[in-house]
Amino acid sequence: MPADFVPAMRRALELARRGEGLVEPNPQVGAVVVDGHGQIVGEGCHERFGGPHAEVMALAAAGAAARGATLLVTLEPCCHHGKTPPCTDAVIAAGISRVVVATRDPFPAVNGSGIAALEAAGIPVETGLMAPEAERLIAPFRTLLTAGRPWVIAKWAMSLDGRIATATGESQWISGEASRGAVHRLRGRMDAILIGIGTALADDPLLTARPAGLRRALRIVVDSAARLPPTSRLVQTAPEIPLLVAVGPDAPAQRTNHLESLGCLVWRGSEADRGLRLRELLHHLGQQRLTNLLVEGGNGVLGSFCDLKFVDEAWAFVAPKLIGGAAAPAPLGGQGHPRLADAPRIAVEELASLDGDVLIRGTVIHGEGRVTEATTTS
Ligand code: AOF
Ligand code: ZN
Repeated sequence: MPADFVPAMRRALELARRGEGLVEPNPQVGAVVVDGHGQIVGEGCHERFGGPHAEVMALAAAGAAARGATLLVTLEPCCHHGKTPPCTDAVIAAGISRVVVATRDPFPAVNGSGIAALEAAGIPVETGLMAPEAERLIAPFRTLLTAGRPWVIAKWAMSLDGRIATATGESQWISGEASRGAVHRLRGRMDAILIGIGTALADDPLLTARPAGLRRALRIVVDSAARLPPTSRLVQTAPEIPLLVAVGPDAPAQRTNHLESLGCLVWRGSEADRGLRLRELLHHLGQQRLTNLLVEGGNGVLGSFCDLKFVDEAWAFVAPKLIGGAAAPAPLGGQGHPRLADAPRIAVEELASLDGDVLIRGTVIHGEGRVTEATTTS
């Protein structure tokens, strides 16, 4: 594959990211049309759920210049009638002479058939240019499709010595304002935000994005015995901002009924085991096609998610403070990994300096996996 297509594919990936928070549960997709001189003559992306696909936008921008040109697209063009007609038909009609695809669409109705349809029409297709980057871009989409659950982002703020609170339970605030601003921006593109009942009781949080973001997340409290107080800010705001209380099979009906009467959604898991119930909850969220779930703590819930290998991405805000104290909690409770060899690693994707705090963000690798290079910003 000619190496000179790399900048154009990088551009397509950059365009795709414009759809972040706007296209889910669809994948983020970008496309560019390149003429015989290597010039970009049209570009586009999937801008919003239900809207035109990236190829259609790029072809429209290129107009007549698309004839005989090369189309670069971060995801295999679709060949099915969804909310929009097949992109393969648009590519063929535009007279594109060659297609370069970064990665295949895992969606069962496409998954190789889009490439086959183009080839059947006599258009050569090359696949795999910048595939790791394109795969990373659609990782939440792939997780939802193949695992049937949302992509899980674990977030915590800790001191340099790894404490998320003091021994007496004080935690507001460990990280600075800039870090907290980054969390609000992250919240603003989530489909759901989850905490455990311990954190709900201790912090009385709202779990909203302030200022509001591109989407409004469903707020979820994992609360086996339905102990969430009706006077909590979460319950008080439930009529306006959806709140799901995820309870266990034995939660008293009197309490769940009361929560429902106050506007909460109650989901009653059938599994007695907490871990199995978390899995059940994740699949319930997957059935509603929620793509991104942010888990904000406390350490019991974060530890359980990690033990069950449900954490896909981690955002650790490290504040230059020393809290100390044997009783001061660490971010992850649960069972943990007794053997160091079994401990998942983080493929660090971002190291950012936020007014003195350090954000370490990356994807979680279970077993052997590829570790990408971090980008450093400040
Ligand atoms: C493409 N280009 O830009 C995107 C694709 O409901 P629809 O019609 O929007 O179709 C959604 C499906 O199409 C989605 O599940 C994925 O397989 C594919 N997305 N395909 O050719 C695009 N966004
Ligand atoms: Zn399409």
